[in-house]
Amino acid sequence: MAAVTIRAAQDNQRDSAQTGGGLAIEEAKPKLKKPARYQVVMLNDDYTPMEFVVEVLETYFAMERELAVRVMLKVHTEGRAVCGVFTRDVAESKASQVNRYARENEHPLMCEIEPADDPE
Ligand code: TYC
Repeated sequence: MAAVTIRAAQDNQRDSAQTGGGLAIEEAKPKLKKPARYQVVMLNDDYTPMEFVVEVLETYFAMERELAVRVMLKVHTEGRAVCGVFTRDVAESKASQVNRYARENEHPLMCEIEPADDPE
């Protein structure tokens, strides 16, 4: 939401909306912007065991088993699914942790991040 500032017109000779000795009204920039949001997207592959993917979703995205199974099956059937939406730092960190954990266990499972759609 844009704020409105009112100040003496003499303060700003460039402002064409002013009238001599009157007040000028202009929009002020909002001081605080909502942080940009990024979604962590999990990608399908042909080799990672389903149980391993479910464990990852429980561990790194705090999903209950039922939801983790549903998200895993969505990735399996549709190729990708969003695991969560976070600030950029958190999204990067979660994707890196998952990718490292998968590599350590010799599975090709991968997450990537992308800007999330603006909330309505
Ligand atoms: N497609 C894998 C299989 O058939 C399972 C899987 C699901 C792999 C989700 C990755 O992100 C993934 N074993």
